[in-house]
Amino acid sequence: MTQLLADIFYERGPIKTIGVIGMGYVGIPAAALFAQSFNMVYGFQRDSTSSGYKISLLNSGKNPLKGEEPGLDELIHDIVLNKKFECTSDFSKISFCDAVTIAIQTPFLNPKDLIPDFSALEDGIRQVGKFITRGTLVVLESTITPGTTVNWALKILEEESGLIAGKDFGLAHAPERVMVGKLLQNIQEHDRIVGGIDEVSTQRAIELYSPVLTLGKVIPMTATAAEVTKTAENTFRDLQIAAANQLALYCEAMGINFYDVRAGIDSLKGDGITRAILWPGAGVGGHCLTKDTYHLERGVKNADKQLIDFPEGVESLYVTARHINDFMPKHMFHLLKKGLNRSGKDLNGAKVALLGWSFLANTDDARNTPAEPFYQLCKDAGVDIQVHDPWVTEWPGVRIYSELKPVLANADVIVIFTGHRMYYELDPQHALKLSGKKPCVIIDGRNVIDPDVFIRDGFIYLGIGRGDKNSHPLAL
Ligand code: SAJ
Repeated sequence: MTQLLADIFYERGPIKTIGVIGMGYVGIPAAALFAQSFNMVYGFQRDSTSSGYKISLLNSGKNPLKGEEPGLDELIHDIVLNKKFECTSDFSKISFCDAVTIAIQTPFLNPKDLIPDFSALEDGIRQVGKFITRGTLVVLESTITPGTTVNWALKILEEESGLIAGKDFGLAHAPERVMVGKLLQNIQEHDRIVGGIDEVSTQRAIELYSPVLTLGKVIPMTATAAEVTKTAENTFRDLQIAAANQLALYCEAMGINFYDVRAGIDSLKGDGITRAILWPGAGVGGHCLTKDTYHLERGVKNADKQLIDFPEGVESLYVTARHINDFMPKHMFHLLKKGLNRSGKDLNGAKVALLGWSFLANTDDARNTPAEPFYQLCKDAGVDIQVHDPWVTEWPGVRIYSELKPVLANADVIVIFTGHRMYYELDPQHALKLSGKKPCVIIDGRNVIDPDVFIRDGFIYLGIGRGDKNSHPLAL
């Protein structure tokens, strides 16, 4: 009678040694927290030109991640000092591990076709498959298309190992939910979705993640449900933002102030009443919300077609939300044209100061920034556009200034794209002096400035959602 996986796990005993594949902003804090709770952790990192440097840095007790991550520097120092952690490019050490987690990103090959690049993840899974032994638990942490764990990763692991999933080794999906700046806190305090290909794998994965949770609880489910949970939680956020963006466009068309309406809607309180109305803006960037909807949609499409019962000829609500959010940089361009028109200037040759390149306020993260499509629209229209950002220092093909002065000099239009804290302090008189243009146009994509103050000082103001101000008379 073949031995059951549960018996194999039982014979192997409690998890003691863990492998984490991919020393990035997900793998490093995970490995550090595992090292606190288990006997030994190996951090596996390809010795590539772009990231091989992390191996020696980590083994010297140093944190290769940029930016502030409270507690992580000290934790890495301690686990190396206590010989609880080793970073290595020798993937054969996976054979020592009772559990292996894989956190390798799946970026778009080309943002135009919205197809994720699974090649790096596949390499990682193949390496794991080569060295796992009977009784190992494998967990995918990357955000993946629903169905990937049971229909794709499982097959690769079986192919490479010659073992059978659910019989010889356990397999689960436990999506990461970390945000830069709060990596350790998020892992410890967020609830952890844990989905096995079977109940035994789920239980083994609960044994792996429970010790690192402080406030967070484990939420068990199937592997595919875990994949849908992760992609859908970001799809729903994107949908909420799109709902705010669409309402802001309506308010502009109807000549009313979106923020009055938002405050009104938000005032509806009481048992069972929810109105999670978010904020409109110049667009949605980042590597989560811009792609997870398409992971979810692909997952449904990969499922048996006859199972999907949906109204004929109606586009997915979620994809429509993506189109609305991706329209916002174009709407900012339309506001730019309207503002130049009112100041009697053409697009061609106009000088535009673009304030904010990162996709998220007060960070240097510019992945899939909505500022880029706006920038391209301006360039294509012959606009002389200069970019300022206090956090982002470089971007391929775009010069980014860290000083406001050279960007505001002679500007016909100032466009606020990111809600960086310094832009809330923008002084209208100082900005007018630097631009030297009267009137100067200001377009607020993040509800950062007070329209009345800038209008009073001679600006032509346009703002997202500000239908009550976008056709204001010029100050005398
Ligand atoms: N945005 C709006 N209006 C809003 C909120 C955001 O236009 O009301 C824009 C932002 O300007 C940005 C984009 O959307 O361009 C994304 O912002 P985000 O706050 O969602 O930040 P992300 O993309 O880093 O999302 C991450 C996700 N976390 C993980 O995947 C682990 C997401 O699940 C979180 O909900 C989000 O952080 C969060 O709430 O901070």
